[in-house]
Amino acid sequence: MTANTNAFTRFAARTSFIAALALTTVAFASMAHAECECSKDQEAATQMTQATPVADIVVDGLTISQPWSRATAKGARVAGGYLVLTNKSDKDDVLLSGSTDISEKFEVHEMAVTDGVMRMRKLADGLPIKAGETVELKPGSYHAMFIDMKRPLLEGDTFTVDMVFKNAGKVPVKFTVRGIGARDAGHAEKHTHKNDKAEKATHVN
Ligand SMILES: [Cu+2]
Repeated sequence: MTANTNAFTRFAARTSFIAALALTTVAFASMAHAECECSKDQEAATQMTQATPVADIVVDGLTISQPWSRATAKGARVAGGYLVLTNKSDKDDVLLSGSTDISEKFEVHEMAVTDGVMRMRKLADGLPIKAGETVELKPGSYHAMFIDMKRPLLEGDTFTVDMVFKNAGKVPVKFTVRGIGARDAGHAEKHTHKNDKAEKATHVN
């Protein structure tokens, strides 16, 4: 979509760009939330700040593509992170952990059926990406979980996550925030964290 040269220019200017965008969206978030809680206003206004897709990141044969997240409702405690990991190296890798300034905690989750109910579960040992394989983190499947959000995510916003891999090491990954109804896999996941009343009320199946 975006020309490579464009991507490189953006990459070089990334720090100041993110800082400026963050300031803009945070300022706007306070305004919009102070006036009303309807998401239409938020959607219309944030379309102006839509970010362009980010180029793939390649580290030690591990390719990180299409990192995205979804706009959150006011007061949401959690958000999901999605991306595609392709391991073209000859060594198995593992997504172990991560950290970001949008949330207190970062976890890697899977969806699994327990007692007939689909629930999310933390992968305590991380998410394996075996040599030669592609693992997709997407709604309804494996995903990154941002827990105890420090601020809402607005469509068009971007944020950086330092993702930690067993072989590839620590890799800064820029996520783009898509609309609140975005669902790449055709369905949104339902969050069932115990302390997450806001998410329960706003998420669709
Ligand atoms: Cu989760």
